[in-house]
This record gives sequence, structure tokens and C-alpha cells, in this order.
Amino acid sequence: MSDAADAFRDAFQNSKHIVVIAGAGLSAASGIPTFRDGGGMWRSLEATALATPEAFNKNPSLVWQFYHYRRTKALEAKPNAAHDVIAKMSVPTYLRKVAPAAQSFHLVTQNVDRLSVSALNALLARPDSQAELATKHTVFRDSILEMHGRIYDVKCTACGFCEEDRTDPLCPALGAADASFNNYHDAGSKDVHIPENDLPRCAACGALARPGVVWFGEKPYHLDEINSIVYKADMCLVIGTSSTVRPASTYAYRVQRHGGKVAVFNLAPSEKDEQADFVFSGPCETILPSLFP
Ligand code: BJW
Ligand code: ZN
Repeated sequence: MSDAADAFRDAFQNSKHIVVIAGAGLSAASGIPTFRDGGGMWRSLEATALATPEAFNKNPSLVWQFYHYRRTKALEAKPNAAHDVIAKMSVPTYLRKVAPAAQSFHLVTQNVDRLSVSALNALLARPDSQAELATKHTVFRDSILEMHGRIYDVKCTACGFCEEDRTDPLCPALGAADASFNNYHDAGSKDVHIPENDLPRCAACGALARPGVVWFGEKPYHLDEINSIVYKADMCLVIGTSSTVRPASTYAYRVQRHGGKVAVFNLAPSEKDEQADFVFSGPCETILPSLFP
């Protein structure tokens, strides 16, 4: 193992309150595209035409087609080895093998694909971990905070009713429009007009529904809880995020400002790397399992 890996593992071993801040790179190996780097969706699509409340108000048909396509792809995706390592950290009996003093673990994810939740559920369903969990600890409660919402949530624009719905397609018109799409670019730019009445509607009041994700200008979920987690954390792993979107981009250095350590895991170098205590360049789905076998 390299000196950097040794130094990181030493620091990790002594940490008590661990927080992971994750972004799209965490799910890249599961086939979910990122937003901004090489194959990122916003390289060929205009974020402001798709990921703002104004864009939805102007053209709910286009925005729904984009999210419908992404829902379909997310339904086919499976967690990768990086999700699995993070899931294991949610189990105190595992975490304390690598960080004996650990008292809390949280994953604050910007991802809406739910793959971190799937990885944790799969881990907990494994017979060997069932036995381990049954000993004296259980999983850290509410360890996953999905701050930008969930792609399968369908939320009413009128009454606020929100429920997870994995039906694919959510309505016949979205299934029909999909037939002419070959990729994310088509789904976010070809304007197959669907009348509002044929788009997903609220199960409670019948009004137009929208994807239950957080768009630019909207308030992310769980902010108060995340603030207290960040305030307490003494170890922050920043995994697969370009750290360009607020407030997620501010958390790591808030941990550092009150004496915590920051470790960055990313394919590409970033401007903020020189501030980090540890930088691991490369795919998180191979680096994390090598550090936490
Ligand atoms: C790998 C890898 C591998 C690849 N291994 N690495 C000026 C104007 C207007 C707004 C603002 C402004 N200044 C600040 C704002 C606020 C705005 C903001 O930050 N804008 C900036 C872009 C300028 N933020 C907001 O509006 C947020 N809300 C807010 O601040 O509210 C305040 C408030 C408080 C109280 C009350 C009311 C309001 C909301 C932000 C919502 C972001 N939404 C999106 C879409 C979600 C739904 C969807 O999925 O469509 O969230 S945008 C998009 O960006 C998505 C992501 O979660 C988010 C972050 O992207 P992420 O995850 O970092 O992905 P990438 O692609 O950027 O990076 C991937 C990285 O992975 C790269 O670095 C790769 O190298 C790496 N990688 N493969 C390791 N295998
Ligand atoms: Zn409603």
C-alpha cells in the first residue's frame, strides 16, 4: 500500500464522526451518467432548460420526458463496488473494524438514483450480515440523506403529496414518446409534445405532478440535519462530485475548518484538491474497495 493510503487509513482509524459527501461519480460505474465531466449530461444539454422550476413551468412535457428516460435507465442500474463499501460503513460492526472509535456514520448524497439505499438493503439481506447485525449492534439509523431528492418520487405541484412510484412508464404518453429516443440527449431535447392532462397526475388531488428531485433555486432536503452532521464530523470523504453545486460543495471545508480531515476521491483533479488532506485520483469503485477490503 502507498504512503498516502497508509496515512489516510491511520487518520480514518482515529475518527469518531464520519461523513461521506457523494456525487454522480459514485454511480458512474453503474452506468448512470454524470452531469459535468466528459460524458456528463450537461455537456450537451442545457441545465437551465431542464433542472429548474421555471423550465418545468414552461415545458413540463420536455422535462418529464428527460426524467422518464433517466428513471428507466436508473431502474436497470445496480449498485457498484463503491456503493457497497459505503453501505458496509453504515454497519457499526464493520465500521469499528476500520475505525474503532467511530460513533456515527452518514452518507450525504446528491444522487437521486437510490443506488446507495439499494446497496445497503442488499447488504442487510445477506445471511452473513444478518447474523453479524443480530449480535449487538444494528445499522446506524437514518445514515443516508438524499439531499437532492429521489428520481422515483412523484410530487404534486398543487397539494405537495409525494410518493415513490417505480411504475415504468408512469403514464402511457411517456412510454410512447420514449420510442423515438436513443440517448439522454434525445430525451432532454426532442420536444415530443405531451398535453398536460396526459402527463403524470397527483394520486391525491389530480393536479399535475413533477419529479421529486431538487432543482436549481430550490431548497435541498434535510439541510438542518446535514448541518449538524457536518458540524460534528471529524472525517469527511468527498466521493465523485465536482463540488460545484451549493450547498453540498461547502461541507468538506466546513469539516476542515473545525479541525476535521478531508479525503477526496475523484477521477479528475479539481481546484480544491490542494486544500484536501488526502487525494485519491482514479475510479472510486476500485480505490475504495482497495482501501477498505
Ligand atoms: C468519478 C467517477 C468515478 C466521474 N470515480 N469520480 C448563482 C445563480 C443561481 C444559483 C446559484 C448561484 N450561486 C449559487 C447558486 C445556488 C445553486 C448552485 O450551487 N449553483 C451553482 C451551479 C452555481 N444551488 C442551488 O440552487 C441548490 N439550492 C440551494 O442552494 O438552496 C438554498 C436555499 C436554502 C434555503 C431555502 C431555499 C433555498 C439546489 C441545487 C440543486 C441541484 N440539482 C441537480 C439536479 C438534481 C435532479 C437531477 O438529477 O436531475 O443536482 S443539478 C446536478 O448537480 C445534480 C447533482 O446532484 C449536482 C451535483 O453534481 P455532481 O454530483 O457533483 O456531478 P458532476 O457531474 O458535476 O461531477 C461528477 C464528478 O465525478 C466529476 O468531478 C468527475 O470527475 C467524477 N467522476 N466518474 C470517481 N468512477
Ligand atoms: Zn395533489
